[in-house]
This record gives sequence, structure tokens and C-alpha cells, in this order.
Amino acid sequence: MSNSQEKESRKKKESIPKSIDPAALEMIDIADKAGLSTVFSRVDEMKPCPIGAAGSCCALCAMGPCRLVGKNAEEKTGICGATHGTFGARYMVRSVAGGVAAHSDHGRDIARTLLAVSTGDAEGYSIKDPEKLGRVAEMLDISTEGKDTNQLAGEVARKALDNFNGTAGDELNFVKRAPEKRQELWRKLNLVPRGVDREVVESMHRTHVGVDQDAEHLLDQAMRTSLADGWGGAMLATDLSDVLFGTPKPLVAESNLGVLKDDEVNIIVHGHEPTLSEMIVAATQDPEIIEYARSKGAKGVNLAGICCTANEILMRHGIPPAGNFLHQELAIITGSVDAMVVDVQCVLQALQPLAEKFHTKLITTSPKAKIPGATHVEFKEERALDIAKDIVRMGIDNYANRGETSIPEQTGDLVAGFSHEYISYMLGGRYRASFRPLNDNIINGRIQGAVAIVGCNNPRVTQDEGIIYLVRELIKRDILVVQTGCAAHASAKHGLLQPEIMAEAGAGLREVCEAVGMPPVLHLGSCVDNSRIMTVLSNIVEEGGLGEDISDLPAAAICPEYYCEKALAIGTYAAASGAYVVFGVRNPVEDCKEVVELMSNGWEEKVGGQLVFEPDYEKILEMVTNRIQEKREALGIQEEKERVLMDMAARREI
Ligand code: MSK
Repeated sequence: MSNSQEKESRKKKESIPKSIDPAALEMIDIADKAGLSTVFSRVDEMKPCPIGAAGSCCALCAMGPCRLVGKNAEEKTGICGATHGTFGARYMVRSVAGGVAAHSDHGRDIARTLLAVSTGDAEGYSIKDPEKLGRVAEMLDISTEGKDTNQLAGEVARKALDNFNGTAGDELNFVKRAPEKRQELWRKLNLVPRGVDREVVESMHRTHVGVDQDAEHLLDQAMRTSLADGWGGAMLATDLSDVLFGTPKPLVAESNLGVLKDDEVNIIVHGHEPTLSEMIVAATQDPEIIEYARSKGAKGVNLAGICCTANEILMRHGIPPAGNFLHQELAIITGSVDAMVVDVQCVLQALQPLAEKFHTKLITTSPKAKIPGATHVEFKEERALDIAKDIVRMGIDNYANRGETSIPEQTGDLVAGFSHEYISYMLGGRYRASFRPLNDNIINGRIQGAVAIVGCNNPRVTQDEGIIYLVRELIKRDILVVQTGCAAHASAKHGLLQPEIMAEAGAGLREVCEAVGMPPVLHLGSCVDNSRIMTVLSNIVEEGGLGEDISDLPAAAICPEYYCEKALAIGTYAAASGAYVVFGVRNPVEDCKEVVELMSNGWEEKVGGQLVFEPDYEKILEMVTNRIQEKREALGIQEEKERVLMDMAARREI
């Protein structure tokens, strides 16, 4: 065998299946045959650095980088004396700070938009959910008495900004949304976040060389910083988005690359923030814009999304997602995307060189993010709708440049739009919205527990495989699944977000879902909307009968295919809130035994939650189901009640 043949065969042996999604496989095949570089091909060419991958490298100063490898690596230190424990803990703190900064900066921008709306300086926006504005005001300790909507919106926005700046007091306002026992624990352990910016800055300070060198103390700061996101920045992002753009309610849609259309102008919004995409939705529905598209020979304008911008406009408008994180390049390779409009986060730099091989116009819009070669149209709230229309027109003008297309046929039907408010309404009804029926059915064993399956795709593992396997196996075991982010897109593509999937659920879960009229897998929104899951867990505790804290609940969270710092921040705030959290892919601090121990058994003892890593999906399933049974046992509800066929009276009772 020649060298290149040998290399090729080695590559094949090492490579895993790229995806379980037929649409993705079809496009990857087209890309490979055309010699196009994609994330799926580059991942084979780029081996992860084995030293950095397991947390044994520190590159924080110019004395290094230092690597703790070889014989007795555990006893070695960096030039400054830092141990493996310090390496790993600093990695976690910095990753969490990066993730929190991303989510929370998103939240801050929503608060600024709300402020601009209150003063009449944001073209095209309005307060879509004034009732929620009132509820958020109360949570922020703002009186609603005698105030009109704009005045209240202004006060809410300013108080939200105080939470970011750290000028709202000694504690973030939303901390009090957690169960009381949890709040007391956080106060006792000094884990209550004081301000989003303050915690991020302190994290960066503490991890500078020569400052905090105690792994446990550093990891406490990772937890406090993450809580500033989960019960602060991200929670504000969710709530204020609901206030501005409407609180989601269930709606139906389609997903996957098959939503792209051959005879319409295809515009994809990609990234995370709903502010511009809301206006793009409005622009694409404007009769004048539709007429303009027709004048250029298209039948209309077809808007679709990728990543979490997709989730934002799916949840509120039913705009179809074209796919998750690993679909962004594949969408361009269909040759049918006339404009891809990106804002912030999860946008691959490789998009522009790829777009240049097709006719796609890549348009960056955030003042925070430019991509060399892309067209930059900066978004400004005061001219939001005009800017959105200009962007859509650019896509329409580009339609004539479209060449041959290859759009896969696959689409998946889905139901999305489950806000925590809607879940409580769905369970209890309009006049007695409540989580009581859910608690009762967990107590009586029809539902064994609940698991959040969230997070990204990562080309180091087969796309969607872990997510889909775990969703299917958990509902079979009578475990309710809630989802956000790209994991929810995965389920949507594979048809798991439709009520029909009840047929795959265990008998108990199926009975409850049929009676209530809800699917066994609920899509709760984008990455920042993991805060909705925190609120749901708090509401369940508050409802009573399942312990006094989140850590008492038969619940867990899994992030099977994570790739970024935001996921680590979410996992950390879930663990610090008392949840058992399992990540797939790999443990980024595997060599730092002290840190691995602290985040598992150490955090279990300290905060009743854990953050652990396990790449084997079958093991994850076992770990999570065991945890749920342990919690049921601790609550004294482990005995499964005898199942009787439900008559109408029993259904009414649910
Ligand atoms: S977009 S952070 S790949 S979920 Fe929120 Fe998807 Fe993960 Fe980005």
C-alpha cells in the first residue's frame, strides 16, 4: 500500500459514522465527492491534542505552556508550582466564565432592547406579553401599581441591567426563584452570585497566574459564576424575550434541510439572539417584500433557522429549523441558501470560504462579531425593521445567482413551544394552572422521573446518535424528557417531538400524556431557555410531595454531544442547583483526578448535584436511571403502583 493509501485506510478505520440523519449523510456525501471541506472532514484531519484534551496543559503564562505528562505525571507541577488540580479547576472556571459571558451578554442585549422599547427608540418592537412583564416586575421587587406598560418596562429593563452590573444588591434577584432550602444552602456556602459581570470578572481574576490556587475554592467560584447565568443572565434573557416577543405556546412545524425550497428565496438565520430574527420574520411576511421576491422570479420568501436563533423563532412563530449546529455548512452545500444571516455564537468561521464556492451571501449583523469576507450589515434597534428588510432584499437579489441545487427531501414534523407557563397550564387547566398532576403522577409511579436532554452536536461523535438513543430509551422507561438547544433539533429531525411518539413511551407515561394531551418529549426552547427547566424544577418542589429541594427530585440532565463553554456553564449551574448532570464526548479534565473527584462526589456532598463525564451512552442511561430510582427510594415512592386501565374518572383526576 502506498503512503497515501495507508493514510486513507487509517483515516477510514479511525472515523466514526458522521451522522444518523439521512439528510446530513446525503449532504456529507455530496461534499466529499465535490472535495468540499466541512466540519465532518476536518475533524478527521485534526487529531485532538492528547495533553490538552485531558486537562494536562496550562498555557496561562509565558513561562509555559506547561504539560504534566509522562511517568508520575500526577506528582508533577508547572513552572509556577501549579498542580494538576489547579490546572483542571482553572480550566473549569475559565470555561464557565466564557459560557456565562456569552449567555449573559445575550441577556443584557435583550434588556437593552426592552429599555429602548420603553422609550420609543426601537422601531418595530412592542411588549407582546404585558402580563409576564408584571410577573417579572414583581420578581425584581418592582411595584406595578399605577404604572403603564412602558414605564414598567423601563423599570424592569433598568433593574435587569443592575443584575448584570452587580448594582442590584448583594444577590441577584432571581435567586429567590429557587426553592428556599436551596437558597439557604447557597448562602451558607457563599455561592450566591452578586452580579453577572462581577462573577465573570472575579473568575478571570482568580484564574490569573498567582491568585487562587486551591482547586475546591476555584470550583466554588465556577459554581457561583454559573449560577449568575442560570438564575441570572440566561433567566433574564428568557423572561425578557417572552415579554418582548411573546411567551411560547405549542405550535406545529417541520424541521431539517428538506424545509428549504427550490422555488422560493431561502433565507437562513443562524446564531442565538432573537432581536434581529424577530424583525426578519416580520420582514419576510411583509407583502411589499413578498412582491419584490415575485418580481425576481421566486414564488416567495422562505425563512428557516439553524442553531438557537432557529429555536427562538420556532418557539414563537413556528418558523422551521433547517437543522442543528452541524447542519450550518450542509445547508450552504444544498446550493439553495440565498442568504445566511448570522448573529453570535456557534457560527463556524469556515462558512465564508464555503459560501464563496456557492452563491450564498453570508451576512454578519452583530457589532460583536465579524467574519473576514462576509458582508457586514450592523444591526441597530432604532432601525431594526428597515435593516431586516434590507437584509431580506439582499437575499432576494441573490436568488438569480442560484445554480444547481440538491436539497434533501427529509423533514420531521414537530410540536414545540413549551414554556414553563404553558406546561403548568397544560397540566392544570386555565383556571387552576398547576404542576400538581405532574407531581402526583411522579409520586404514583406512572411517571418515574424527568430528564433534560440538552446541548449541542460535536463532530467527534456521530451526529444525533446519543441524543436520539437516550430520548427513546428514557421515554420507554416512563421518564418524561424535556429538551432545549440543538438536542431538541435532533429530536425534531427524527420525529420525536410529535404526540405520536407516545406509542414508544412506557405505559405509565403514555397514560399521562394521553390524558393531558402532551407529547412525552417537550421542547422548551434555546440554550438560554435551560433557565425554563430550572423554573420548572423549582415549581415542582414548590408544589410539594417530592422533597424540599431540587436535589430531592427524581430528575437528571444529560448533554450527550456537547462541544462548547456555554454547555459547561449550563451543566455547572444545573449541578450547583442540585441536579445530577452527565456529559458525553469526553472529560476535559480527566487527568486532573482531584477535580474529577470534587465535581462528582465532592459536589454531591456539598450541593447535592454532580457534573460527570461518560462517553458511553448505554452507561449514561444506566447512571441516570439508577439516580432516578435512588431518588425515588429516598422519597419513599419507589414502589410502583399497580397499573389499572384508566377510565374517564381517572383521566379527569389527572
Ligand atoms: S446552538 S451552544 S451548538 S446547543 Fe445554542 Fe446548539 Fe450548543 Fe450552539
